[in-house]
Amino acid sequence: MDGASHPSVRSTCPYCGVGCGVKLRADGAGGLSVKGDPDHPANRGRLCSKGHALGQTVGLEDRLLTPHVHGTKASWDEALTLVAQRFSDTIAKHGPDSVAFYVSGQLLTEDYYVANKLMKGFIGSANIDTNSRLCMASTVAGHKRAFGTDTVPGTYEDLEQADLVVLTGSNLAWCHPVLYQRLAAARKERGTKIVVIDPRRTATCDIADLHLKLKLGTDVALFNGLLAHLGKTGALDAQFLKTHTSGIDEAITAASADDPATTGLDPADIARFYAMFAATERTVTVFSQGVNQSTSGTDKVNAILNCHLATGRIGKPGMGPFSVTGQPNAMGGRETGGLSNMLAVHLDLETAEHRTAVQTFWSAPRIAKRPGLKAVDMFQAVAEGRIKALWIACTNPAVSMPDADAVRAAIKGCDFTVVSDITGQTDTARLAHVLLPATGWGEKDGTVTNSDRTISRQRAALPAPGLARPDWAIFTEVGRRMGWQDAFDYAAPSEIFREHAALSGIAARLGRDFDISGLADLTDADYDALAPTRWPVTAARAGGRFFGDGRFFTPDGRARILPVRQRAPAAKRTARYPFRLNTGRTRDQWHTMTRTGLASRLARHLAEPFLQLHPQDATALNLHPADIAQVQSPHGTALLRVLISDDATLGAPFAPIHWTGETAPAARIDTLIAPACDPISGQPESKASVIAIERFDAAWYGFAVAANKPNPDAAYWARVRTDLGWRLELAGATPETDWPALACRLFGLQSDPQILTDRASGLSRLAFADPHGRLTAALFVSPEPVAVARDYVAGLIGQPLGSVLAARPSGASPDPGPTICSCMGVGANTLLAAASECGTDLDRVCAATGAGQTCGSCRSEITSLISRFALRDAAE
Ligand SMILES: Nc1nc2c(c(=O)[nH]1)N[C@H]1C(S)=C(S)[C@@H](COP(=O)(O)OP(=O)(O)OC[C@H]3O[C@@H](n4cnc5c(=O)[nH]c(N)nc54)[C@H](O)[C@@H]3O)O[C@H]1N2
Ligand SMILES: Nc1nc2c(c(=O)[nH]1)N[C@H]1C(S)=C(S)[C@@H](COP(=O)(O)OP(=O)(O)OC[C@H]3O[C@@H](n4cnc5c(=O)[nH]c(N)nc54)[C@H](O)[C@@H]3O)O[C@H]1N2
Ligand code: SF4
Ligand SMILES: [Mo]
Repeated sequence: MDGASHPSVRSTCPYCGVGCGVKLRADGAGGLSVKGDPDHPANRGRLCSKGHALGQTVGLEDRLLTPHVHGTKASWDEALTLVAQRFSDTIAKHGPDSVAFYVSGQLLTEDYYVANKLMKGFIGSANIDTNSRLCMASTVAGHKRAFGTDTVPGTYEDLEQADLVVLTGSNLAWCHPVLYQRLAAARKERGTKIVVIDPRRTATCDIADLHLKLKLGTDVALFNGLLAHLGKTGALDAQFLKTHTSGIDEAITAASADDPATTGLDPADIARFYAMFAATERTVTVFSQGVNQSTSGTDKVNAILNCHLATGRIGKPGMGPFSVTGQPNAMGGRETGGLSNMLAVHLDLETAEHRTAVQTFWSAPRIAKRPGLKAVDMFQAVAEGRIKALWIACTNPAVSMPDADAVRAAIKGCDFTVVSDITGQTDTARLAHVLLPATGWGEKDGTVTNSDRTISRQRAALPAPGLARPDWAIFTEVGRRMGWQDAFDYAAPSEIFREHAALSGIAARLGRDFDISGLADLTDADYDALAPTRWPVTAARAGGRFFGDGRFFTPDGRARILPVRQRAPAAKRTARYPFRLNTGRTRDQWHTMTRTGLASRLARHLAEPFLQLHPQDATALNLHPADIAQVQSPHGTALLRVLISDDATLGAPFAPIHWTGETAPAARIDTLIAPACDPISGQPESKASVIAIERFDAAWYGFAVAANKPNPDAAYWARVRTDLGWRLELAGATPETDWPALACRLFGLQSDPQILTDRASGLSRLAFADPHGRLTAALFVSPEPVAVARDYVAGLIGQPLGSVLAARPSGASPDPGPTICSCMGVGANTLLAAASECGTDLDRVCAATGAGQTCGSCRSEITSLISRFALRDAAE
């Protein structure tokens, strides 16, 4: 088919909460080209490395294409009837609170709306919670305490109009790359001052005027110190405080009782930050998981909101607190009431008037009267057999929940588990009794809301593969089969959206912020054509900011400034567990890698799980680069590659969250995390568990490449895709004598490999060839960490066997080194070579190599690479 029969479709990137617009064009053979949408207000055509690689993730190789019941293919009718029956029977026998849904901020608003309606209005329990509990719950609770509603006051433009942007607990450069680029561009133009507050040095620090490397978990002390400072120096907005807020005196008294020295920061740096904040009217404070994921997450949020409310810096151009959301529809989930302590459309479960309004609107037989179980408690209830039927949709809790081994065991032991996913190959899906194939991004239609309240359409550009169905349709079918035909009689997402929009009008009349009643009468054609729209959308109002007028959604209309106090993380360091484990994201992977893991170019950035350790910690532990560390917590164990860096925090190493039973089973990071939660938000403390670290005494180390997926059996392994197949890191706990046998098992091959052993280093190379003498698989093993040029070797699949046995780059094709620019596949060595030829100017190096010009996510890494090169050069 030609391009003309596949018109460009406007949609939204399915990853982070920036919510970039994309233009998609199907090639008619299952492929998809993806470009940034120049007309989308979030990104104006830009995309980051993950957005750029979307086209590489739509293949059907790992897709779940049919329903499965007890591991066997089944028809939809069979699967849905069973789900409806088991849920109905369980409810009849044990009551509505014996069942639960665990859903996701990656569902579309329409999916979310029907799941929530089914549970809260028809089943009559509030046992629906979402992975947003692990993500945004503390912000939701903090917003509600201060504003009366869960309202994000500002817009992305505020970051561009500010004179000071404070980023706390946010690695914006890697996690919200396009917003970071907008900020970096604004800084270039207007000289925005930037302060980063993070216990480790991140890529975001590249544009920081000040990096406050505070002790993990001490944000409240820092912001309380700021509030006290603002009070002492007369920087408060007395008029705003008097007319629009309450609680300032109590808050300042509490704040003054905390000591900013708790942060461990240099007092001069603290003073500089406080002076900058006090002096700058146009200040935005961006916060994310370093704030939310804490047992004092809600207090951290309010400590930040306090400083903005006390200075009246909220809801006006270039100022305000700004929670950047993680998932593409974290906001939509909050709007539809996907959390177990919310109703729908920002109405409160605890308020009888709100419950009645929703029940009446839905014509629901019942309505949940009290909050349901929050994620951690929900899986605890599953473990204890109190939840007997569980439906997990669009999330992978066996990996991402704290105490992940216990969660995995709980799911496994549940009487009846349903999983809806796009793939059956996840740690969670493998435990399901019923597996339901969902349509994925690129195939589904609906809406998402990004961090700045902009509602965008996701539109299908590809047909649904196999028997896959949209999530809203699956929930709807089960609702009907449970006996509620009329309430779940939707034929299209537009019908659900209109209902949601109409309900929001009722919420607005009850004094809530979320109001999109202006969209309640969209025709199907209007819905199809809906351009990105920031809420609220009413007859009277469209978009804009909240709270600039000083009117809040509390009963007295005043914002609450709250007294909060610094508290240490829940787990205490002991002689047995002397370190804290910080966790988070890397630039090119998304969560449990079910989609980004399909794009070989994204695997080049950081192809292995790692423990980023401070050099002093490494020395004390006698750990060297590329060693493997054995990490233990009171909850579990993990093996991680040692990466030594000054960027790390002394005493608090960092590890990525992305690795799973499918990709690196010894490195599932949440097995280490304590299930300790914030008492108000119920959000787990995912970044501050205590751990012990020691050297893993590997008997051998290995590296492998293969055309076909290898199946390792070793104490440690990590497997990613390459352009030509797969690559694998390995380490064994026990000595191995028969390498050819191990290699044959690993690759599923019967033939004899060619072997070359270097007696001096002990490195053995085992290479397998096809009948034409071309390389199909190779294994390198050594008593020491294997030193070969990884990307180079991965590129030898299909080449004559001799090249791999030599395993060093020939003159004709120099080893490009580890990939820095994933969009263009430019390696560190190529960049260094360019720097030596054309100097260390970033733009020149980028121009010479093609790096850093597509999405720009790697520009900070190129800068630090070439600056290190310049230093080395100067020293020589
Ligand atoms: N590449 C990529 N981007 C993503 C995602 C992804 O998986 N990959 N996921 C998306 C999602 S769902 C989310 S929620 C966001 C998360 O976006 P971020 O919150 O920016 O990402 P994290 O890496 O989890 O954590 C941010 C930083 O918090 C710091 N931190 C840890 N403890 C503390 C502390 O006590 N105080 C302070 N001030 N900082 C601390 C960490 O060192 C880390 O650098 O990213 C979104 N974007
Ligand atoms: N230690 C630690 N743990 C953390 C965090 C941390 O910083 N540290 N961060 C937490 C945060 S903020 C988050 S958001 C979570 C994320 O954790 P998860 O939500 O568990 O991670 P994902 O890999 O995004 O899971 C999404 C699942 O949905 C599937 N999927 C994709 N599209 C669709 C679809 O359209 N329909 C359906 N039905 N399924 C689909 C994917 O294949 C995948 O299995 O992790 C949390 N866990
Ligand atoms: S910044 Fe990147 S991951 Fe986030 S929405 Fe935009 S393209 Fe997608
Ligand atoms: Mo998240």
